Amino acid sequence: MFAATSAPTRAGNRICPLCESTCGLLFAMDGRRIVGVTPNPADIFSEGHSCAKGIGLAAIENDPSRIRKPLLRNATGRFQEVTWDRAFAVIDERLPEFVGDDPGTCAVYHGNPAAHHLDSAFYLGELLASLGTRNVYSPASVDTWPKNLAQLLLYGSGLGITVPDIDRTDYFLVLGSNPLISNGSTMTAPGMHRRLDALRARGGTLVVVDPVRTRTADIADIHVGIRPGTDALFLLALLSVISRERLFNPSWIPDVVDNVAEVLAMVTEFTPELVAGPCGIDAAVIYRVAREFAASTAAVAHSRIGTCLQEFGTLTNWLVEVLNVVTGNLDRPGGAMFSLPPGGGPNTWPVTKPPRLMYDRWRSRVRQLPELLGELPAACLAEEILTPGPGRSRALITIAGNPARSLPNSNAVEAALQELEFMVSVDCYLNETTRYADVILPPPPLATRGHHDILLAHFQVRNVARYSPPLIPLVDGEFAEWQLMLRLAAAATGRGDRPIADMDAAAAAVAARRAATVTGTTTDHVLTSTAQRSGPARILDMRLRSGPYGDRFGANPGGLTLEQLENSPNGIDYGPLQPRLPGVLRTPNGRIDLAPAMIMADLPRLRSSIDRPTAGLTLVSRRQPRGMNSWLHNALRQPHSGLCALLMCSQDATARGLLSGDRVVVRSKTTAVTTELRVDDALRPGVVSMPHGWGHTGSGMQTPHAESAPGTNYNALVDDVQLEPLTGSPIVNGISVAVSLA
Ligand SMILES: Nc1nc2c(c(=O)[nH]1)N[C@H]1C(S)=C(S)[C@@H](COP(=O)(O)OP(=O)(O)OC[C@H]3O[C@@H](n4cnc5c(=O)[nH]c(N)nc54)[C@H](O)[C@@H]3O)O[C@H]1N2
Ligand SMILES: Nc1nc2c(c(=O)[nH]1)N[C@H]1C(S)=C(S)[C@@H](COP(=O)(O)OP(=O)(O)OC[C@H]3O[C@@H](n4cnc5c(=O)[nH]c(N)nc54)[C@H](O)[C@@H]3O)O[C@H]1N2
Ligand code: SF4
Ligand SMILES: [Mo]
Repeated sequence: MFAATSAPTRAGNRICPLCESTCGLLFAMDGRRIVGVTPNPADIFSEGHSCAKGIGLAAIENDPSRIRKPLLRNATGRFQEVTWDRAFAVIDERLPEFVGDDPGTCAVYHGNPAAHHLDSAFYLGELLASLGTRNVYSPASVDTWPKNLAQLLLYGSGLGITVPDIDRTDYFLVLGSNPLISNGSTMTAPGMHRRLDALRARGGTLVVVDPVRTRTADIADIHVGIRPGTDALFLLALLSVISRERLFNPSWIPDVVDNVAEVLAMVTEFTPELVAGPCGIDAAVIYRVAREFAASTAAVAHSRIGTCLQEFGTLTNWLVEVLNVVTGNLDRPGGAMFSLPPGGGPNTWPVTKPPRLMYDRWRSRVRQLPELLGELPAACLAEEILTPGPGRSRALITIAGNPARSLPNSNAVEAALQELEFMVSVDCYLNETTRYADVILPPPPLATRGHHDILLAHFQVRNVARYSPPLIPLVDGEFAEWQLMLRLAAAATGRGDRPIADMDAAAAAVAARRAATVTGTTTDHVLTSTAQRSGPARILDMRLRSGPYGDRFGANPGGLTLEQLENSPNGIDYGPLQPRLPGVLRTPNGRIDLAPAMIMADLPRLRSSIDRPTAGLTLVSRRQPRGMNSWLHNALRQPHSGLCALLMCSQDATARGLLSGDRVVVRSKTTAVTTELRVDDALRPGVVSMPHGWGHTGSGMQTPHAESAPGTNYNALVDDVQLEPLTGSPIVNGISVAVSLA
């Protein structure tokens, strides 16, 4: 794609930072430029798997539209390139005004790519502490929260969640996910096709529950074409069959589980006959899946975004766990297991103080929505800016996020961004969100970063450890993102004159915390034994060495260190997942309450949905092979137009007199948008589908390719008022829409 100016001077291993698959790639470098990307066949985890996005990283990194120098908005409202000194002079002057009041009038939104970077994992906390803000948002609350909350209540940790042991299961029940396109989520398993083929080859069964016959559903043994938002009823009916036919053996259920009988009694009334109508499926399919699941040697149910961003998200994700538990598939090979992340995490470190539920420790100002895992629901970002009164968010820092396209009611989000008194974005594009910033700070080239998936290691389907060292150094005019976060932290506290290195309190804090978990070591010893490194690499070394495979700073010779990973460019394999109960639990009493009161209290809401009329169309979201949420459309040419089309089955199209290629208006209770229609019988009647992350329209951006095929913004249609009640997640899937000729 890019002609090399000379023979590639250097090649190196890189873990792809784009999606949760974490494929091992090989970068060919010509000086500082990536000139080729190929899959790494020797990577111990991905074994040569990759996709068009990973291979596209050269085009993504070399995109001429990218921001490479700080941009400052001038008096006429236009952006101009400025020096870092100038950019930071403005930030030093303006930012302190929004700092230090409770709960903090400077909000922070950190987006999806930040979840793949060590910089944010280790340094965002420094910035948040300096800002003194509780107005912290991320896409987690428009992505995984219902799953996080369900598992927090069951297992005590919002991140240490169960993952399907896909390589050893005999029965894989997937709800609300299309891993052949998304490459999987909360299931880090590069090479999805190969893994699903292997499942079939060993005689296993794949069941996909999805209103759309997706690519994954297409290869499934059973496709349950469910009506959106009814998964909880479907799962209750599976459990009802299992309970009434006594298809479980109490001795399979781990001793640490309480209230199994209560749950099995509660589910019985939800018979297949009762739910078949609302779910829009045959009762016979429910009986079949229930009996097969229960009879399998190893079965696992796995749920993702289609089950999270819907009306009954937390209930559904709880019931998925209940199904795994009562059929004896929790914490056993081929079932739902816990990974053992090499860098450690909340459910690997020894318990030093009584665990505290990371939920509802504070609430949002306007609507009193509960905090989860240290953040507020991003669905209330706009109202926190737009609603007057003390504590109003008047400033915003975005880091690697595009809330103007990712959050519900994006028109309100954009209106809010315009109301801000000050906004800083750390981002590589001038896009739908960053166009409202006062200052945009660009991240450095990807190849300057070290990469280890500290977060995604919690979701790995196999215990592996890998690290990609930086391939090129930072040069003058480039800052690592962790340095930018520290520099912003310095500005927030009026100490912009301090050298960045002096601001780095993270290493000492992590050293103290990790020393406390490793017998026989001290903070000083941790600091001296990692002193040759700095920034995220030093903290990563601390985490790996104090982690489950670590050298314990010398006490466990031969144990894992960052140096060992640097010497193992293709990674180290610690084998398949191992049972971890009961030590993995971080609930207050160290046990699993299968019937958390908070979730049980939401059951009447579900029960009352059974009698609801089901006429009309509901809209669901989908992903596309070459996109990554909103941000690859400029760099990666999309293969054909109409990618963004509204898909509708022929029966619904005929009833409305619509044909493929028609421009149509899609109207929700929030607003109306126009798009192209594609008739596609992969959709069940009554359901239409559209991708998110499009709608590259409006002025002031610097994304010419994306703007030339702008597509339609799904999230304009999504309501930010009616939310999933337990988590405040938006109801993205299953929203009521009307479709007519434009
Ligand atoms: N190519 C590509 N890959 C990606 C991304 C991308 O944008 N592009 N994004 C990445 C990110 S950030 C994430 S979080 C993951 C998400 O990964 P997935 O969770 O696999 O997400 P989707 O591919 O959107 O699949 C969601 C499916 O849920 C179905 N669905 C909608 N409503 C319902 C419902 O009520 N019930 C059920 N059972 N199903 C429903 C939809 O039809 C859709 O097929 O993908 C990641 N990978
Ligand atoms: N309707 C609907 N809405 C959804 C979803 C859905 O399925 N349907 N999915 C939701 C999900 S799962 C997610 S994760 C969110 C995504 O929500 P966001 O994270 O807000 O959106 P992205 O499109 O991933 O935006 C990434 C931003 O990071 C920038 N960026 C890329 N690389 C870097 C980097 O290295 N450093 C920095 N500083 N910036 C970088 C890009 O330019 C872009 O501005 O969207 C959510 N919204
Ligand atoms: S599947 Fe995900 S991790 Fe693998 S190459 Fe594609 S984008 Fe990168
Ligand atoms: Mo996501």
